[in-house]
Amino acid sequence: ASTNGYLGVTPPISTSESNPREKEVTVTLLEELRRQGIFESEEEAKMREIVLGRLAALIKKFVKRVSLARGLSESAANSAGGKIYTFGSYRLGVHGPGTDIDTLCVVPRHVTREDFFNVLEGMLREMEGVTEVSGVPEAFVPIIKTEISGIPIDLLFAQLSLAAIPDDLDLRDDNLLKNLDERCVRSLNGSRVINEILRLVPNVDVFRDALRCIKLWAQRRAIYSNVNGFLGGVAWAMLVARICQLYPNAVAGAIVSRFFIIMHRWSWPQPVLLKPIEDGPLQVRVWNPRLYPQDRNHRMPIITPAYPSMCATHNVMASTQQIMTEEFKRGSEIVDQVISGEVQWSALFAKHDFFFRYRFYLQVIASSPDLDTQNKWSGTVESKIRQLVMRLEFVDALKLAHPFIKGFDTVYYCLSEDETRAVARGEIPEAVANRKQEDIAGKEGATTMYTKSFFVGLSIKPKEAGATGPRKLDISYPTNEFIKMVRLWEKYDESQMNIAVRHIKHTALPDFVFDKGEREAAARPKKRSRTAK
Ligand code: 3AT
Ligand code: MN
Ligand code: MN
Repeated sequence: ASTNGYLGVTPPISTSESNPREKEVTVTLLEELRRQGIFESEEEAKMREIVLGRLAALIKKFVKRVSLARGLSESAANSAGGKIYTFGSYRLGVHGPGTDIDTLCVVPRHVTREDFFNVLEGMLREMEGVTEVSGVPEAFVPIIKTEISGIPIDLLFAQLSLAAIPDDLDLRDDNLLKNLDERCVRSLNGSRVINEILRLVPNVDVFRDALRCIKLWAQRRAIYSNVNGFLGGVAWAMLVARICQLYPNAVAGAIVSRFFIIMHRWSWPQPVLLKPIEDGPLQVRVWNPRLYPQDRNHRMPIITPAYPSMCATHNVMASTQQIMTEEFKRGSEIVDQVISGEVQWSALFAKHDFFFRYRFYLQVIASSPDLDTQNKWSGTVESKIRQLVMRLEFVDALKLAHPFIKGFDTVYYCLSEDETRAVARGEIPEAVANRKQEDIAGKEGATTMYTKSFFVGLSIKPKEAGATGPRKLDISYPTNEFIKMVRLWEKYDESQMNIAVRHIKHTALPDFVFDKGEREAAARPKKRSRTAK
């Protein structure tokens, strides 16, 4: 605990224990979470530990190998150490089955990032049970993605200015960041933030259960995504942590209930902080809206607790803020009803109705005939969807532009350039829609087209009273500007990368956005009671 006897930037709202009803609904909440299948099996949990143990040993071996190659003595090479730290959902203890383990590999100063990609990557490839290794050294945060015994691992790298990495090294000391490469500071950040969050919550078990609930809710309601202007895993964790600080003795069900009430009424842009923002030894910016105009633009600032503190939610826009606010309201109403016994927890986790909610949608289609190209291209397009939404926010006739949180991959098999071009435009010819891979095998002019579609729901303002004729919605300007901007990407290749934006009615939404039977069920007229004759 802190010196004033509480955790956080203000005293708690209440330190009392939860009432019996709140304890009851906590039991049913955990039952519901289990039913929803968000916990991994015991075998998987054991496998994760085995994999982490093997990875830790591999890192030590890697450090030793490089140390010897640099001319260190056998004993110096042995004591050079090397350590892994986990972060992300696994470290928080809120991961689901099949999710990755985010891992940071910390090495002494004589081991370089080049060694990480040249030596360790090779060692991983030779390791038993490794089915996938792909390094992305040029990324903003350089990373090796791998899979060991079926467990996906994201491996980051940090080289410290220490001669050796002892087994008990704590990453909390800000001075460790001095004289480090920026990429190492960024890589260390994820782990340091998670450690602080866990240190700043009064009861970690309560925090975990409540966060599991909020994560599942946010995923089901399609508001879990940092890239698209909603909140990502770290931001949701910080919000729940703040509520835990305000009610240090409450059970998880009570935390969830307070979460919705408080977040629904929060006076943004007042920031959510887990502790006072601190200064530190680096020449880097720490979040400060008084000093930096950009920081004043953050609509729902949620600030990371480890130095250098940053805003985890700088992507939030007017539209996504509005959508999240409505969801907070919905959540608070449902939780009230759960506590009063009118509804079950499952109501909170009901699937979003994004594809039933609007009359018009924009479909943004990124496509390429080459799979590798498509993976990079569609990722780039996805990261720019926010730019489209922000441009749409300026369109007078639009009440709301609502980006969906994930894209849909589809593969089409084409036999002519006309077909390829039609697919790139999102106008799928009947023949192409029904064609399978084997139908184009060995055929001349055959092309496989990889496409990914992103959707933005459009809510149009009602016609003003007295206005004549249909309301005009001209979105060609923002969409054309968006297309131009996406094509300015430095790796853009006109011959390999296509982008198209379609303005469609809800009836023209492709089937692939719906679950099986979902569309039909919604189209069926509501059953009327037959008993009243
Ligand atoms: P999952 O349970 O894995 O879905 P998570 O919270 O662990 O949820 P991620 O594995 O995507 O989420 O991310 C964990 C942390 O890794 C969050 C952030 O600090 C860092 N991170 C995520 N994506 C990137 C990225 N593209 N580049 C750099 N760091 C990233
Ligand atoms: Mn993860
Ligand atoms: Mn990850």
